[in-house]
Amino acid sequence: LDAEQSLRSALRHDWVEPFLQPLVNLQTGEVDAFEALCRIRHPDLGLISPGLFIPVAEETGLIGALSDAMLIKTLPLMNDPLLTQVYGEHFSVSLNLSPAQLHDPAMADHLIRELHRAGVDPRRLKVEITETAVMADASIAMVVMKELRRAGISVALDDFGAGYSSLGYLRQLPLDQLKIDRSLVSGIDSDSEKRAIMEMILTLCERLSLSVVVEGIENERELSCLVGMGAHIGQGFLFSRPLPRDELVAQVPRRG
Ligand code: G
Ligand code: G
Ligand code: MN
Ligand code: NA
Repeated sequence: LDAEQSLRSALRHDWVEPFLQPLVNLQTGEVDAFEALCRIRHPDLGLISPGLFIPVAEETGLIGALSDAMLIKTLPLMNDPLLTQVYGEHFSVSLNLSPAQLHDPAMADHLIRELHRAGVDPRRLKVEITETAVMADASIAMVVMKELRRAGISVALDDFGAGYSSLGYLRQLPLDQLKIDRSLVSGIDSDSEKRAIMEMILTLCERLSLSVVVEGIENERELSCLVGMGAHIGQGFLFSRPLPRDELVAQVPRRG
């Protein structure tokens, strides 16, 4: 099957579906946030993962249409009667911004307009960006990030600890949150070097008033190690995989 044609027909037929992965407050055990992750629900092929089609979307210029489909389908979930009944009316959702979106000077206005149209408070939306995407043109990215934050939308730096993870950027970028990459989390309970790096990042974020999400928590040993280090927010398969809306209202994920 031709990947580009499949993606085009998925967009045309409205097969794009946001799955939501809970973020767990490790102190209270509450789920008060989710990350929206893109899936294609193909009638013949079943669920297709973004690892297969996001690179195609970026190469072919279809990423704009795909991102819009994600936005348009995610915002109504934030006022979904059953989701708000189970998780409260204030939960926030983060969307992954593609590099092209981060460098689009009209992006902030676009998001604000769609939030307004959907009747969602901008303070409930977060965007996740990567350092690599910022580096493509830091000056434009900074302007977009500042506009987003001025509108009340939060900005999270994703995959921290996986790439360059420049401390200079951490100081200069207008950020609300840091998401620590799962490569630093996997097996942290039996790796003193990972623990040292994690402790440094947690301390630094506290001093910089950045909230921290620890990603990719897969087992109890990693969780208790991270709780012992004072981590506040966790995400990972131990709590829940990314799930469709219907499954999130049917069964509440395990708590911290
Ligand atoms: O959900 P999963 O772990 O399979 O996602 C794989 C990758 O695809 C992750 O790096 C994630 O950031 C990316 N991704 C998932 N959904 C979106 C999306 O809506 N937009 C963009 N730009 N990337 C996404
Ligand atoms: O790059 P980003 O952080 O946006 O990627 C999110 C991806 O990480 C999603 O595709 C999601 O399915 C995946 N993910 C979330 N939790 C875990 C986990 O505990 N283990 C693994 N291996 N992947 C995870
Ligand atoms: Mn992400
Ligand atoms: Na990540």
